[in-house]
Amino acid sequence: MKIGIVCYPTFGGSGVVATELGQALAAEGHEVHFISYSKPVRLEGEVKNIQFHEVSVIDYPLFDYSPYEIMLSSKLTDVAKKYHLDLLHVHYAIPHASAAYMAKQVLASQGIKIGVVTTLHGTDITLLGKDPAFEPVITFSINASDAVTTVSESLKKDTLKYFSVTKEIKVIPNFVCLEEYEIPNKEERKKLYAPYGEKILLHVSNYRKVKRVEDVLRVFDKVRKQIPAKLILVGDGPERKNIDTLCKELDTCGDIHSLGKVKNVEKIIGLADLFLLTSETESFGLAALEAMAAKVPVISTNMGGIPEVNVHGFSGMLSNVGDVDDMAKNALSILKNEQTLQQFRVNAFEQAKKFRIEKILPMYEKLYEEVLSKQQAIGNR
Ligand code: GMT
Repeated sequence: MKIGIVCYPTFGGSGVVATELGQALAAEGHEVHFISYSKPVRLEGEVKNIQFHEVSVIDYPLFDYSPYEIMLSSKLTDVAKKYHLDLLHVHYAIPHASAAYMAKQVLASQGIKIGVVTTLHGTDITLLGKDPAFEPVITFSINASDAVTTVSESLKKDTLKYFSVTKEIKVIPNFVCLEEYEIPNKEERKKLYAPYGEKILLHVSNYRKVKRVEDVLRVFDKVRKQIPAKLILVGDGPERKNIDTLCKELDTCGDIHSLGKVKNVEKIIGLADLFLLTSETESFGLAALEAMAAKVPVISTNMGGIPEVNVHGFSGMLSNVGDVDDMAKNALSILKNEQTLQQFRVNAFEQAKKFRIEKILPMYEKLYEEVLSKQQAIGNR
């Protein structure tokens, strides 16, 4: 198949999922075309069957706001025609789903058919999409897609709750490539962060309010008062200043390694003994899955799709949002006993196996085939 993938090229989970999916499809022999305003961060080197097409954003003095959606639609139309694409798979509804709809209409006016698959990722529904500023167009674009997927049952429920969706929604969970998370010389590398064998806690996010990174610091503070521990923070974003202030207030800065944005998180995440995910909500919590793939148990909240990924008492522990005492208690109950920690590590990896890419990729391929055969059936009428 010839597939156009549209995504945000940044460090967000939706861009990561789209990139990894495209790479896996290309490895299966499909021709994959990424279309975005810059090259996705995890798309590295020259890869067989993959091309990247940049949407060049034109600025003009009249525009207070550049109309990116139109430029994206034009690029989609252009790439679809030039490379005879069979379908467009757009990740994150805003503005990708409506841009794809527009491209589909432009192509149809020229007698060209193309299927559109929309994958909803979370904040495009739960935070932004339901805002009246977006809702009518998002509802329309979801219903106008040839197929719609969500990354968890929880996000499917939220989508049905907030939007008048008539289209069937399929749940296709996020995935990991387990082999990528093995770390050579792990014990040596751990010493860089924990020279005296301290336990390592780790958090990865885009530091938005929804992640509650301040809770990460509070949990860590409680843990390190009981056992020697270090915290690795990966990421950056709008909450950075508040985090810096809190680490001074708690006097924890000396035990925290802030690494900023890291391209290959899989090379770091496995250094941890525990992963912390304190979010107000997550449609899925890809970072938690990545941790489990690296044999790291997860201390998380119990919101949104997180319980579909992290199983309480097995791959980690779940608490109510903001209950930092409970999270710290749970963390200590795992970290204080080496045997318990080892068992949780084994379980976390077992849980991650349920989401291995080899299981999930065929679900997308099947969906693409269904979309294409429906298109053909309509064309033959
Ligand atoms: O977490 C973010 O803010 C980024 C956002 C994105 O669009 O990249 O993540 C969402 O999609 C990820 C991939 O499907 C999910 O793992 C995250 O749980 C989801 N974030 C939220 O729902 C807050």
